Amino acid sequence: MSKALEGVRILDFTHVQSGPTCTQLLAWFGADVIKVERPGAGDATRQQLQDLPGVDSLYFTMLNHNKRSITLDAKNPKGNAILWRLIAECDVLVENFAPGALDRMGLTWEKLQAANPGLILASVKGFGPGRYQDCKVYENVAQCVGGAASTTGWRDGVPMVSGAQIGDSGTGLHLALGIVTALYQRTQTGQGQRVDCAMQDGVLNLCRVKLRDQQRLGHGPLMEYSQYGEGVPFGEAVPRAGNDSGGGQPGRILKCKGWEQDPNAYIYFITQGAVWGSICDIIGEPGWKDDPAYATPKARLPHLNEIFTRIEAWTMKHDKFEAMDILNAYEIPCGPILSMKEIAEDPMLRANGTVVEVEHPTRGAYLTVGNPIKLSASPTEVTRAPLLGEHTDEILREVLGCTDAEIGDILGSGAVGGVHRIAAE
Ligand code: CAO
Repeated sequence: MSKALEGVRILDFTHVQSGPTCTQLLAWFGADVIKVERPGAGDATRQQLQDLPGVDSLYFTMLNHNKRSITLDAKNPKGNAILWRLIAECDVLVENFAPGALDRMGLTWEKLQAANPGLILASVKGFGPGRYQDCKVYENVAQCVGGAASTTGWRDGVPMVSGAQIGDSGTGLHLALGIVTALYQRTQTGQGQRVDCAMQDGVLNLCRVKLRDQQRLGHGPLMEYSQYGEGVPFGEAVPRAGNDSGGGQPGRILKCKGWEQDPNAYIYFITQGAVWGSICDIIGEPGWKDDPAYATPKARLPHLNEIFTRIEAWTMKHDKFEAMDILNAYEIPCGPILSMKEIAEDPMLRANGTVVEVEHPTRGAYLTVGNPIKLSASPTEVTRAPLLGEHTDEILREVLGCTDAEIGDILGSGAVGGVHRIAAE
């Protein structure tokens, strides 16, 4: 079966997480993704958080599936010349270097456009234009400046970052959408363009509901926040809301049977208005269905602590999966708090291709997260991440048409470090 992005060639000049997330998605959709890495070292994540000595880390392998790797020193004259030849052959150049680094390699937008007018240049930076535009940024910084940290955690605790990589992987997702959109526009115009995603903007986009609440705050208290029912006054900015639901249907994380030993024996429970009657019956409070203090969503808002304490008395009698089964039969929206161990072992996620086992020549088998976007006419087959420079020789020959003599010349110049091939395959 053909792939959605077959025929699209990406020059992947990305590293760490944000950029690689983006190009991995494009590779899963069928693009030929050529990852350019510094000879000898490669993407810094190859060596970061290594669990096995001398083996590419899971940090790297889980972000770089389905790509080819070429080593190239962009600051070596021959290496730089090869880079330009590759640029001429590619549809998209994706990068997430620190601000200014691409220009320092001589790859300015003007020169890129002149060399390949159809080229799309896609970049991730920490901030958009303005006073922070030159700053380097990592995940948690983005979460802090994008409004996530100030609105996450407990009201009386410090700001908190999330385990979800909304700054890195979130911005990579935004960038991927920008790239395919620019590719689509190019089918009409024939012209490339720049696609810029700032991590601050990406995080803020995902925190949209909190900017909503900031404006609502100007017109009165946020009644769905627990602190309203507790009589705690609101300040000038959106407070941290613990595990309160961000929508109009109040929700909380509640203890389930075994919570004393198991840190994940909890369930998220949403008191959706439509199923309030069923909730009352299940928890043994049928009188709340008609009691004016509990009968309507608005009437319930000042009593949320009392209501959730009562619901928790019920959830604590059941384990989280049992509670999920009982509640789902009544269409009550809820979800068990799943540990990463439970997710890794979940047969349904394996069957769906969401958790995938991949073979790697030096690591052996490992688990990864597959493509979360399922296209019916472009199914994803997850293949392992490349070894450093594994495809240098192949790319020089196949993409640039280099001869044996030329390759010998390139190898002698230090432009690619050395040609790496794996013996195992
Ligand atoms: N050949 C030659 N030089 C290369 C090269 C290659 N193949 N690949 C990288 N380099 C050079 C760059 O040119 C740069 O050199 P100069 O700064 O001297 O011009 C140098 O390597 C380092 O690049 P960098 O500044 O991007 O890397 P860093 O480790 O210092 O910073 C990061 C990392 C992520 C903070 C920075 O890249 C950044 O802010 N990126 C944008 C935001 C982003 O994507 N952050 C998310 C990262 S994931 O948490």
